[in-house]
Amino acid sequence: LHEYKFLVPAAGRDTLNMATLNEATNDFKSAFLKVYSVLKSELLQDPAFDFTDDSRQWVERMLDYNVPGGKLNRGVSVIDSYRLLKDGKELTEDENFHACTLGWCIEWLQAYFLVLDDIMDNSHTRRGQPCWFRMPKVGMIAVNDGIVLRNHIPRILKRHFRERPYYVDLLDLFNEVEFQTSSGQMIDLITTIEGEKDLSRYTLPLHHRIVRYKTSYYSFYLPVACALLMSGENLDNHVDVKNILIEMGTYFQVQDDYLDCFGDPGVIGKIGTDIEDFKCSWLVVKAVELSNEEQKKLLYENYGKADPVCVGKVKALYKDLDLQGAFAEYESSSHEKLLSSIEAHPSKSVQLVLKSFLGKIYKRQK
Ligand code: DMA
Ligand code: MG
Ligand code: MG
Ligand code: MG
Repeated sequence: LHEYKFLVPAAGRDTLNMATLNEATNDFKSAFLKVYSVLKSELLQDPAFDFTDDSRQWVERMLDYNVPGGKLNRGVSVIDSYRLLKDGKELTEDENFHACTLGWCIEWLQAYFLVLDDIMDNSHTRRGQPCWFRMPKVGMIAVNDGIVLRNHIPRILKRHFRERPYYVDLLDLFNEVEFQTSSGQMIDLITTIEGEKDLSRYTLPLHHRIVRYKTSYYSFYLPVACALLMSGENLDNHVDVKNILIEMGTYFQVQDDYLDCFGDPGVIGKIGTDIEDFKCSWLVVKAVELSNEEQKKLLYENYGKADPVCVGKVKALYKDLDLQGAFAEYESSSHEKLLSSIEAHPSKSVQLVLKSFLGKIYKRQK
């Protein structure tokens, strides 16, 4: 099981700077993918379920389709962060395997949320392929597949972390973050009921609240919290790190909202649906803020309609209002603010963890 030779990147073994870190990330990705195969085969032999060939094949296809195909930023960040917390010292094979395993648990969590999110958002594509529920013979079986993905996480954790002193904290962390994310998804969905009554109810504080819960905790806090637990830290002592990561997650989701309309679907791998879905997106909040009476009328009449003509009118308004410019401004001021809060942190290794994360998403196109 542990006989995998992990590629320990030559670059970044002792030196800690951003350039070697990025180089190291690529090497880690291939080592990281090997751990995926190990975890998958364990799940396909889980003695708690009496698999038939058909059910095993279904799960394998479902996993391969939904788990490993993303950017893997969240997962790889666990390993990066853990290494930085160890002052860049080389990880043992066991540490590497366990950090990768936690990284995959986050990727599993992400797959679970995305499979269900795409159904609820009525999306078409994800990671450059049709959403899982759109595949022939899948349909609403995808709902249960989401539940299966979610249930794989405690199976993995039990198998690999049961004997560790931080096992209970790890379970509690995953449970809490899942609760926060599903609550965020809930408010993302129920807020559209309010927006349909009156678009001016979409404000920045409301947007901030939705994205903090639906995105920040699982995408930004969770990878670093996993690395902190593995390092023997008590999470209660790292509230400052958590707050910076939540702000970073907010910035990330504003980018996601921006790319939903202005991104290249060929690059981001998904076709936007926020306008059709009446979402409380950063773009519509900004549009409401910047519109005159006439433009507001156009927005109210065309937002949230499936008709491509209406969607086109909303997009044209976004361009008239120069939301691209507003976003560029937000992006640089938010980046500056994040950098200065990171630099105010007393620990140099924590600073590097946070800067490495920020570097991965700054000005991202996908
Ligand atoms: C996604 O928000 C949040 C979760 C928890 C999956 P979203 O619907 O904007 O994401 P995407 O644009 O990837 O569908
Ligand atoms: Mg979505
Ligand atoms: Mg959504
Ligand atoms: Mg989105």
